Amino acid sequence: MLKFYHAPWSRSSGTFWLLEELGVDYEIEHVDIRAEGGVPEDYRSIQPNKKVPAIEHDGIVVTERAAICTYLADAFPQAGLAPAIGDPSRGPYLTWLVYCDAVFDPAVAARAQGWEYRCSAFSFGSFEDMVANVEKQLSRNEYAIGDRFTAVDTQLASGIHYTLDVLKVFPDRPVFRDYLARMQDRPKFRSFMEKDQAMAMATPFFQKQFADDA
Ligand SMILES: N[C@@H](CCC(=O)N[C@@H](CS)C(=O)NCC(=O)O)C(=O)O
Repeated sequence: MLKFYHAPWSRSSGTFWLLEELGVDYEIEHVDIRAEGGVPEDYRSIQPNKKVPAIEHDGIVVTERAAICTYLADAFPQAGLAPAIGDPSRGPYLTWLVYCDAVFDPAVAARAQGWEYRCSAFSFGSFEDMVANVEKQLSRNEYAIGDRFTAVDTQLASGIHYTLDVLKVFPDRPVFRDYLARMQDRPKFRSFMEKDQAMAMATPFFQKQFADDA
């Protein structure tokens, strides 16, 4: 049994897309991170910081997006989304999987918050170095780590999509647009987006927000 703890339009959306790409059976438990009063305290027994995503697979709980992504892609090798141990692309695969959470996410968040900081004081370094690294990588590869889609793309592309189109912090450059277009062309990307949107629309927070905007 595979249970996915998720909140729509959040950092768990990349995991949602990955689950769709894997083509496995799973059930979704909606953790309403925007609920008045916050996430129920008992969710801490699954995710100690009460954040999404988390998964529970045959009684094993896994938290943290990079760990979940690694775990799922390895647990369902038939989908072919993870280079096997021993494959030379396993190194870049793990590097970029962790980079998405350890460098990309905090560097973008710091920029979105307008933080001024000494780059050597934080493990994620400067926003400019991060953008240059992602740009270099995507300029020479169709996908995050080469010429084929892997689980990393679900994490990198969802991060770029959110921070470019929604947060409007990531720079709008052709190389990023072209990469997103390739990802958004994928049937599983489109089906996951539709399901995520339907979940968002059933959430009191977004119902109120869209009613107020109307
Ligand atoms: N380090 C966690 C972070 C996940 C995270 O930041 N999740 C956000 C979703 S946008 C969350 O659950 N926020 C709810 C809250 O902080 O109350 C991971 O990578 O899995």
